Amino acid sequence: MSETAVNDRGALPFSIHPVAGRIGAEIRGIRLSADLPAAEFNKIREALLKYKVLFFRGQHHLDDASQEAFARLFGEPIAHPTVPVRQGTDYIMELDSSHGGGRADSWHTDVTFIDAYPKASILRAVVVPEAGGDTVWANTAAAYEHLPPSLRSLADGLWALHTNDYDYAARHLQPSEDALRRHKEVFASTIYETEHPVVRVHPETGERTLVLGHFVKRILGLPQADSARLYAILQDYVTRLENTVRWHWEVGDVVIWDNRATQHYAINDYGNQHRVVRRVTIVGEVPVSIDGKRSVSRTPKPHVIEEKGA
Ligand SMILES: O=C(O)CCC(=O)C(=O)O
Ligand SMILES: [Fe+2]
Repeated sequence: MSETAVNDRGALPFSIHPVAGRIGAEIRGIRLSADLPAAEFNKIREALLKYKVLFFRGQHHLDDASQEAFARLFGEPIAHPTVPVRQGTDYIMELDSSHGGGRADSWHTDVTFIDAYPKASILRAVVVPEAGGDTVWANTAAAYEHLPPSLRSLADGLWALHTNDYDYAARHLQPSEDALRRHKEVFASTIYETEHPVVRVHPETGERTLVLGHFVKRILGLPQADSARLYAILQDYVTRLENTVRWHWEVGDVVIWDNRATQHYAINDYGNQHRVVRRVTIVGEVPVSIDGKRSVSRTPKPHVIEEKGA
């Protein structure tokens, strides 16, 4: 079933085409730009809250500057805390498969090592392999909703520590030397740590979502081994295939996700083929737990290294 309406300019009809059962919709009949009429943009915002990830084909007219300008409709863009922006842009983070760190082949929500992590990410495909290089998103609200009730009440009271200084090698398949070095020297050049509730109330939909993914260092209040087992149990519910949608990229595609209600994974199955995507993220709200407590940032704390040596 799809929802169809004629857009303001009377051109192609704006239409929404759900892709998977619980997450993801392709939007047709729209040319993304900073000049979108408010009514058109509101349809996108509403669809994003409902479907969590939106796919737009054929946005070949966009370049870095117009991608950034369009992204601003969603709120204030923020640059990545540690990875330098792409030269000549204000906010864009580029993922290039030929560089270390250019393959996000591990389940995560973007930038959860800070408190007000991004509410949305807008990703544009610049170079894509002929086959492979798809991305998968998972719906963390559906994951919570489908937890067995006993696990749901357990999760309701949990908090987890997130950091960018996580064990990169343990979370990626055969990371290259370059990727390991870049993780340490660039990605984790300043260490951030934040405590988030494992269950957050979505500030716009009121849905409860699971806040997990590869930046989780441990679940608080548990020995490391128990934390790891409990993390795996909950995370497996997030990534159950029923909660996911997979997108096969074409050059010119733009994908927007609600980063408060999803995780994603860039499939690393294309060998040495070239793949380049560019991302703008939008500043989010500090998460709030179901009992009204806000996430707490503990960082940056660069003095820790000195203390250890003393
Ligand atoms: O390469 C991709 O498809 C996704 C990369 C990623 O994790 C991101 O842009 O946040
Ligand atoms: Fe990501």
